[in-house]
Amino acid sequence: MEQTLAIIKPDAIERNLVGEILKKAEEAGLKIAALKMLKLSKEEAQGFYYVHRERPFFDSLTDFMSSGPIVVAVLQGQGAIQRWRDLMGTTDPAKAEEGTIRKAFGLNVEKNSVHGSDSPESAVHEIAYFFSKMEVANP
Ligand code: 3AN
Repeated sequence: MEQTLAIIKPDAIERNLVGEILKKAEEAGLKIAALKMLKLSKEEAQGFYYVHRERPFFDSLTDFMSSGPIVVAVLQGQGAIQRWRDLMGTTDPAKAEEGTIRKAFGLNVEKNSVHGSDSPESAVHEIAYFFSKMEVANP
């Protein structure tokens, strides 16, 4: 069964949207295989977004991602990576499709409420960034 890493970002935590976002994942048939809240340091956010280190928004993005608590989750199901990305919607909430999480809750291209792994390789890497093997169930 495929697994993906989901993050509920600080802008969504601040607006009490954790329950609503997890509900959308569960209603879409995805299983929660792991779940926790934590607060990243600037260095930990830079480590997570290392692939974006040359992008102009890297500093602002890692400031934002370390500005408050986040919820990290492993979502599991057939095709979980693509299904979670479809549910999130496109990066820019202004362009996101109707019915997506970013359309409903995203504020702008940075404060876009959620993250999801974009490939099987990044899912494995991102899950291991946040969770030990023991913390990930197989629901
Ligand atoms: P996605 O999260 O939709 O896969 P990526 O991987 O292109 O998008 O970008 C990673 C994160 O970087 C996004 N979730 C968003 O928060 C931030 N980001 C992307 N593009 C921009 C931008 N032009 N300005 C500010 N932040 C951005």
